[in-house]
Amino acid sequence: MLQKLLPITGCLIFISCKHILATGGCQSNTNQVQICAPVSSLSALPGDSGDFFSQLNGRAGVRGKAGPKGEKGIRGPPGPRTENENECNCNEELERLRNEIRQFTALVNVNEYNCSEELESLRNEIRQVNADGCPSVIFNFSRLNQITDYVRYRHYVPQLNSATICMWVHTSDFTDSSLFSYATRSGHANEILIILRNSRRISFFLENKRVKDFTFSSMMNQWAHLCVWFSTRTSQLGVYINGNNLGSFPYTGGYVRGGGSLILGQDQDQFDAGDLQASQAFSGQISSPIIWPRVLTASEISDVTHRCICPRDYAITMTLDKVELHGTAGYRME
Ligand SMILES: [Ca+2]
Repeated sequence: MLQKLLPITGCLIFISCKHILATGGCQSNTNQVQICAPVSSLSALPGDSGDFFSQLNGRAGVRGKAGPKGEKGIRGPPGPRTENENECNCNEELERLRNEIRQFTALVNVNEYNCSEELESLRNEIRQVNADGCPSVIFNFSRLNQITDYVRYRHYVPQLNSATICMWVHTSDFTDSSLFSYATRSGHANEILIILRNSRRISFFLENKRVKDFTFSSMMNQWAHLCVWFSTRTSQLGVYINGNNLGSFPYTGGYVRGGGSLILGQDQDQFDAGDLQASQAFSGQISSPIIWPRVLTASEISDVTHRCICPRDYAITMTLDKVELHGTAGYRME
């Protein structure tokens, strides 16, 4: 005989059983016959009582007994759903959940966007709170063509993966005048070198390489504010003159090594203020040299330049208590 089992995706499996157990289950030693067809068409198979298939197709619940006269009868519970109905309801439920997830995801994105703005706003506020008047002292280099006048930083210079170096400069001498020279023990005499070439051009050296020359309006006989920056993270460097951005440029070098010797007013050709040349001496004034271990924003550069507001997270300030004055190099406080 054929024993009917549950339909599987539009197919019905019939098992021919030799023995029917008291529980209605089948023993082993059975042969399976699989018939694939739309469920509705299977209900018309020969020999079927129709009762089983009517359940598959969904049968209305048994209507309850009629109530007292004048009252409506109570409808019985609904019959079992067909697989097609379940599939239909699942799809609706799935689509509803998908829509909920889409809305949630959109909400999360909006929140993330707002968080980014809020975070940046708070960072700016913190920078403002941390900002202060820029440490200030004016170093004076009065003599041309000499090898004895320079200002040396006495403390340890850390490794710099990114940096912004700012200072005020006033000069009338633009013949290879070295403003800022940082040499390392490893033989990199020009680990950082900022040198004026003439009244409209500076050269910027990093890791012993001349990485970029910048030209600008003449700074002859007037105070000019200079900021150079580099970043190994973005592989970019750039210069600001008087708060004006001269642009950013590709930079393929690595970080600046720590532990070197840093001087103002001369160009080291060896570590520890070695092998200075008279032709590269700076003559004029340098004020408020500061190094930050990061790239300052254009807004921060503007604050430093025009409002004398300096973020406090600098790595180096060359104030009087941190430097040695050599030769006739002098200073005055503003
Ligand atoms: Ca030199």
